[in-house]
Amino acid sequence: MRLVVVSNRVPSPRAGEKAAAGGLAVALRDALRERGGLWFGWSGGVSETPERTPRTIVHGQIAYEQVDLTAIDRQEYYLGFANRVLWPSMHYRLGLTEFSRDDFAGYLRVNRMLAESLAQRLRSDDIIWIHDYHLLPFASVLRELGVKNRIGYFHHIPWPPIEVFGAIPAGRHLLEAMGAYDLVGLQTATDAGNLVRGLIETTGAAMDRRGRLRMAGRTVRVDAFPIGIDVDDFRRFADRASGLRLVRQMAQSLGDRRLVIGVDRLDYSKGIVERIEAFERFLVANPQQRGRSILLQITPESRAEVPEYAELGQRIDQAVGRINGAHGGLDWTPVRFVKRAFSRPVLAGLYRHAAVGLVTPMRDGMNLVAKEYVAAQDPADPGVLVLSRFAGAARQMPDALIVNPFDKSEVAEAIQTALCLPLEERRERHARLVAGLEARDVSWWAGSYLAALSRARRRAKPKLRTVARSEADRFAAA
Ligand code: GDG
Repeated sequence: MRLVVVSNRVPSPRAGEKAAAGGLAVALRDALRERGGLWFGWSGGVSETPERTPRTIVHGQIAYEQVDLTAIDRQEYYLGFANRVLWPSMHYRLGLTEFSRDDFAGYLRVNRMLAESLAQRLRSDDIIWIHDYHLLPFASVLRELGVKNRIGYFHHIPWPPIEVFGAIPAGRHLLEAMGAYDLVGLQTATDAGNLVRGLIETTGAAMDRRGRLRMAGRTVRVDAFPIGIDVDDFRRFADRASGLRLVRQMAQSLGDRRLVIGVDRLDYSKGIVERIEAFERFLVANPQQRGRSILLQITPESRAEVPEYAELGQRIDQAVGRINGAHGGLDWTPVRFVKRAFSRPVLAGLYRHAAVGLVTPMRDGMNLVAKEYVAAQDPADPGVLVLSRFAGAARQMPDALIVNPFDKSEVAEAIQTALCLPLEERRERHARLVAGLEARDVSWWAGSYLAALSRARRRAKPKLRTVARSEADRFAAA
């Protein structure tokens, strides 16, 4: 049985560590490295007349298959519908959406083109695993083309309640297309419950006795599979990081000041401006910390052509400039903002030096940085994680200091609490957090998802009972 993974972007195997600044790419590379298979999707490149037959690069056990898009495809499918409608809506930010029918048509067109390209080369025993919001209708096209294989989907970002999702003009179409999957995986039980209720209320799907949905004559299982990281990798990187020049330089420049760290792609869902302002509030409320702590915010650029992202970059620059101007001195700059990517070993070394990991997204499917920060700590003298309750990771990491990122004073207080937490309590919290990460690491995530997909049934059972709204709500609350 061959594993066929499909995601919007397929990184080049030779692009090195920095290319993997994105949670999905990191997790999929880890999952595929273990079991081998084929990884198919967009190269990230644009050409005028793209070849439908993908370029293949075999690296180790993985065959990377990439196709290019036209400039208009990229505009409508990727920059338009995926990132100006689906991304903001799924993160509960309807005010930021920009819907256009042309973009939606482009989204469907690219899904069809990619599915047609892949379908020709599928084998009958392939197991197909589609990833993320760019490709919601992918399986429905494969089914139209007669593909009978097991097909699963994993959604890396939040799934909002139908009251939010329902505002997407093409929402019903997308929900109906979900019926083509055998298994739909989400990050948390809340996300799974939101999707189930959306499907029941919008498409007439009904739940059978085993908690699976029947939709248009097919059976779909919807469940939570929280994504994890390779814990050993990060621990090993962090253990060896003192040998890295960049990490040494950073440690020297820090002196005996305490480091507070934030690492996020440039994205409004990550709460970067709010976090920087919370750090300012912490300095104002704790004057004894002036000159003694530094916020290092590492933010590689992403989606720079989407207007909302360019605007966010400017807002961060302004906040950093204002705070450094107002509070900094000749020998101390409170906020260091670095707009570039570092290798994973360097990141691990920076996490290790940080007394506080600030992970405060306004909304996040999971958030791998929270997990990486914990894995990189020295168990004998660990730092403290401050974590937004709106990250999927908060469900699994109750030993972090959990905060509401909309309340900057609460975040400021948590930074001060984290810096003052006694060693013994830090060790105990860290040990419990690491045990949780090890129990549900990236191998567990991929293994349990794929085991469930192998078990998923393709044909609907004839017996069916309709499900009352309250039952869907119970599922949502599970
Ligand atoms: C989506 C969901 C979900 C960051 N800066 C650098 C760098 N990174 C890496 C981090 C981490 C990854 O990027 C970011 O992952 P997140 O999970 O925090 O966030 P998204 O990119 O939004 O990912 C998210 C995830 O998918 C997985 O399902 O958790 O909720 O939004 O691994 O370390 N990597 C390198 N240099 C950097 O400067 N090498």
